[in-house]
Amino acid sequence: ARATVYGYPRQGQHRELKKAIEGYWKGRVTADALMETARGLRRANWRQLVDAGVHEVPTGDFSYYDHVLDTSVMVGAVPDRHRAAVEADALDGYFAMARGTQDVAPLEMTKWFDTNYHYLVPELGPDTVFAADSAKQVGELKEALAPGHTPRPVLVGPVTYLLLAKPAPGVAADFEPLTLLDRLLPVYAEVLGDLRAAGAEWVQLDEPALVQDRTPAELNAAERAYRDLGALTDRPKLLVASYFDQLGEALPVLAKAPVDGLALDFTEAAAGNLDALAAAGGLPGKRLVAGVVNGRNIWINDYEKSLATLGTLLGLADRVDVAASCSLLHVPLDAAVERDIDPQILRWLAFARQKTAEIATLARGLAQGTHTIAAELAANRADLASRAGSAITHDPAVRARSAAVTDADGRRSAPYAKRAAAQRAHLGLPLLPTTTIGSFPQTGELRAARADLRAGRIDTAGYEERIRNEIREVIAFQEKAGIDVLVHGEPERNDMVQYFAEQLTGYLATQHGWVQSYGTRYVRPPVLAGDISRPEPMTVRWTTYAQSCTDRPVKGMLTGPVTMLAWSFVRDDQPLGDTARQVALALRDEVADLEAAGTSVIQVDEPALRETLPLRAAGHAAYLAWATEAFRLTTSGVRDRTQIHTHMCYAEFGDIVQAIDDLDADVVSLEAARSHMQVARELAAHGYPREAGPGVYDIHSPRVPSAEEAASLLRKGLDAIPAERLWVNPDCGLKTRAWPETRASLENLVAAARTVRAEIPSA
Ligand code: THG
Ligand code: ZN
Repeated sequence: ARATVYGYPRQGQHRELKKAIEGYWKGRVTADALMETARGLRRANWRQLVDAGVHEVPTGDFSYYDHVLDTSVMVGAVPDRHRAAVEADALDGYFAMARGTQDVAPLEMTKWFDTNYHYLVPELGPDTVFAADSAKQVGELKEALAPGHTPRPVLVGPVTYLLLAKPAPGVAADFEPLTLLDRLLPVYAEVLGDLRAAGAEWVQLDEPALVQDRTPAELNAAERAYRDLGALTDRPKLLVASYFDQLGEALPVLAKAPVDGLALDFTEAAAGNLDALAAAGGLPGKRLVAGVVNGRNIWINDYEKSLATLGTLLGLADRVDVAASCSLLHVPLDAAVERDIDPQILRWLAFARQKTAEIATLARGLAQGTHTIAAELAANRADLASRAGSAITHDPAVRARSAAVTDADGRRSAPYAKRAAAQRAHLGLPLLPTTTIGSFPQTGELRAARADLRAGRIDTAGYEERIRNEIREVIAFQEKAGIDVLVHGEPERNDMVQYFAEQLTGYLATQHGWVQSYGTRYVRPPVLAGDISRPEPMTVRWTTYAQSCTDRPVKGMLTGPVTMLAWSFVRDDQPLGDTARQVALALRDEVADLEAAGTSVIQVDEPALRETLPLRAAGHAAYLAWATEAFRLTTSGVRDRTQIHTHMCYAEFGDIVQAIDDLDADVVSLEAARSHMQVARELAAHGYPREAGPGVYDIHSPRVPSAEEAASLLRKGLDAIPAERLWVNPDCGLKTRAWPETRASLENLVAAARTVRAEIPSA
């Protein structure tokens, strides 16, 4: 058995790649210097992998921005509007597709399956002409061959590539990119031929789209694709990889295909693969790469369990190799550099570097017998026991409280109609009330204040004084602009999830645990490591300070339990719903404290509710049940007159409208400006019974919407939602915007609300 991985974090220990690319965009780094940085990072990654005992290293997984965009370049699927830029300069054209330019819009970005990574969506149409460009793949292969490594180029497979694509602008919305398969396969054949000629023995084709629910036509396309590619005469050996879930109906299809190996996920999330593989008769004559080390969480592996799985698999294939379940792109690089994590807890954590060592150890145990890894096995057993028996993972008070939760705890004491009347009387808001989503521009001064605090140039008192000044100004602006429900602007928060994680017991923040979110943007997901409790209020003093500056209502702002889980690494030793409930109870206390301090409006954001929906429909109901329960548990302890808001972004709400309804929030604000109020129509079609604020100001661009434009969106909103239940707000928070456009846009938004109010007969 040999050890391998499908991909490795690209950024470097100090995010050198981010700095080089952003420097290139600003004209401070030359193209040559950027490429040299990239080569150095690839070289260092391969060295690290090989030194850790990995036999076969991935190539082509590196990217300046995104590997799906790289695939579009590889197959020549460059949209017409980017063609001139690509022809003028390949690198600048590539970044134009990723980020757009003054003149042309970028490709759309969306989430890579159920991870927090975002890819650029290929735009295809009936007129798309593919053409092979294997330069990047061949170049990286040669780079890895030169120092004597055994590289395995990794490509997004043709079926997944087409299934991730969407109709190009101007192409009929019902165009199915999969109909282009016959045109695409010859291009893949050419790339495979080039890689073979350059010295690749194996090539990996990633087909994670086949772990989702697939129609017979789609399965048939997969069968055809691998029959054709397998039938090529001059080709490398083909390894078809799947991950993030079990293959299901696609497993027998791929098992029978004339390819040379399959890579399957054997973690908990894909437990069905083991039985399905046996039922399909195994993979006689083929190579099986077993993803037994979880590639998307940060917990150490359970060696005994993995060895048992591997032992079973030995009987089912010609050859069994060991890998992570998916690319290690989704975990941070190295746990060993963390200084602020308790050394005992650090032993429970494995980032990419540690996972690589685990894979190598398992491969050695499998190949040479477990006696050769006796010391590692003993240490692994001790670390697992320390985690299982720790007071951190088992806080009796948290467990007792969680066990005592009743259905009534997750229900408001009165139905919406009664609450709405109490809220109307208490808040005295006009029709079409105006508000914002929570954050205001994070200015250079605020970032400087945080840097000054970290560097010791100012003390906590000095820092908090600057935060209070900012809050005062944000409140004054909103009063002057005529907004009805104010926010404090969140100047004290860095990342919304990290901010709460830092204050909750059982939740760990990392110092260097960066994971790519998209392009050059990274997040540091905190770790839900133990039982969660809240030692003291987290937001109350900022909200009450803001309230002391104004007579208008100030909204309290919290991040909801589902989003906290979605944007963190979750514990794997209990069901997600149990962890969500613990987080919800901690947040419920914060809600109670805000209310007791006089806050009448409290918003609990759940932007990630839609994105964590399981990949297969069979998992949806159970997920939505615990997710909505956790939200209601957070928000249901308040009096009738306290108004609960929630906020969601990232379109495609259509398939979770029922879940949005089940949250029982009094008001929901949603992203809608770019979709021209489609969301309002979806809510209306569902019969959504409570208040809603479909966004009328697209905050993703610096463009200032005119008052007339916002008013016309509002009128569209009124076609779907009655005036008594319609709110006026932007699409999302304003932290990425600058002050000038924020000021102008919000003034126009208030003007639009006033205009449309005057058009309502009863008003
Ligand atoms: N927080 C967390 N996860 C998220 C989002 C978030 N996942 C989905 C979505 N929002 C991702 N969007 C972004 C947007 C901007 C940045 C990262 C993810 C970003 N990051 C800074 C960078 O890379 O320079 C670093 C931020 C920091 O210092 O923490 O700009 O909002 N958890
Ligand atoms: Zn948002």
